[in-house]
Amino acid sequence: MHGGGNTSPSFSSFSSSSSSAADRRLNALVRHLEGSSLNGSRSIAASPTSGSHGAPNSVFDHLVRAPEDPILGVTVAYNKDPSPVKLNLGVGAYRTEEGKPLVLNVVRRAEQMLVNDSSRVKEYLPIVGLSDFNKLSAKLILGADSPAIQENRVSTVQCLSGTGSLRVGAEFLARHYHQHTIYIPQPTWGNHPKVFGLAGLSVKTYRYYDPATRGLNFQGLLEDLGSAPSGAIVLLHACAHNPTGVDPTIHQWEQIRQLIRSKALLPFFDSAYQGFASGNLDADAESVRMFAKDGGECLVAQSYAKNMGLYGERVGALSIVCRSADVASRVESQLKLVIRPMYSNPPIHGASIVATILKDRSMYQEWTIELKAMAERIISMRQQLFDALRSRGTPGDWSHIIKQIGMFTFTGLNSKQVAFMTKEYHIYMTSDGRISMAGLSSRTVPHLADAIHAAVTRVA
Ligand code: PLA
Repeated sequence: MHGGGNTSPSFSSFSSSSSSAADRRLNALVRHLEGSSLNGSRSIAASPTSGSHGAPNSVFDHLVRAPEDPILGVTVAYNKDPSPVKLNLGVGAYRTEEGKPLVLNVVRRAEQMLVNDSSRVKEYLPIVGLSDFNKLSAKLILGADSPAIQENRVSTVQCLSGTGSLRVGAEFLARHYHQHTIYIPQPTWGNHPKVFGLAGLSVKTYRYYDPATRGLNFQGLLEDLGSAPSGAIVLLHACAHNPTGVDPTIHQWEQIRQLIRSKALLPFFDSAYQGFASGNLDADAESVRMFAKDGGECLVAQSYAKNMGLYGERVGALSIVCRSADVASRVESQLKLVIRPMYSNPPIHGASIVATILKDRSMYQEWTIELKAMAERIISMRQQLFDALRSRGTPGDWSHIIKQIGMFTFTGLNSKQVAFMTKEYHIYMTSDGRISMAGLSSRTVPHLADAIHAAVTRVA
């Protein structure tokens, strides 16, 4: 492993040349902004020529407008729609039966405790984050009895929710792991290829979903991972696969584990929905625990966005399970070198909420009850939507709605049908036909069923 820290000669030359280029760009921008604000008009002294639109030349004139994000852009479009019946089933964000965002009671209680505790300060956290939070997060995903934890073989760092944990893990692998190819399922969460690609990994896909059966293409998965180069990284959704809602069975996980270990592939779990799939935190962590228990190495990115409803607090953790305590501590030292220049150290508030809940037996208990209620409400939405389509006689087999797991249903609707539902029914969802079941309520199910029925019968 090479040390990323001892690079002062090249680093200083890099920083001086790049800072002068950056300075030039910054100065040009500042001149431009100052000129506009001084003159309050388009003609400014610092930038005598005009760009193609008659506006003063900008150093960013060459930029083309980027498209909105395929998931978060759905919310942008939704927000612009004045219709009173509009429904946002795009982003995976939990809503109550009344269609409102939910802050868990146990989270409110933890926040109150934190506010009332005047001994709490706002000092910087260490680079790796809040120590209690890290220990409790590893325990939550790997299990209290995990041998890897007991043997100090797990290195955990607090990161910016699931996305930040994936990114730190990816940057670490790009710097320190010999294989730069990562296999991601086809399809997968739309941000995965970007996170891994921008970190410097080379992204390939393995077959995962079979549109014909609306289930797992298990044979395809085994073939593709079986022909991956030795050592390749494999991204696995720990549970509640996004967007398909299709997970391997425990028996299939075991076969995947054997294949991955026999080829010395490196598993990287994305655990964004622990507790949301089944309502049970342990059951949803089973896939990860199978791998951690066999003594081999793996990475796990955890998010508390969904299971604690801490979306905007950006709380998550990256754990790297290593072969020995010595390796784990060296891994941690290198993770710090990844994090420090990226965002220095993570925010304190969300991690304090999580640590407060996880370390108190009664609060933990309260959390599991609230989590189960969210998971059960989502499951009941599946049944209600399925029943509503059946009672309308909507053509097609919709049993996948009740078979799929987690926050989303991968409906099988095509992008034209989705566009039709948005235009005619003001229902917003991603163009791949994914709907967030967590955004539905008994009140809105009939509207969605009407829209699906119309789309299926009127749009090919
Ligand atoms: N991994 C998977 C599989 C996800 O679905 C998401 C979120 C994340 C990681 C990242 O979550 P976090 O950074 O907020 O912890 N996916 C959402 C939101 C819910 C999004 O796209 O950002 C989705 O609608 O798909």
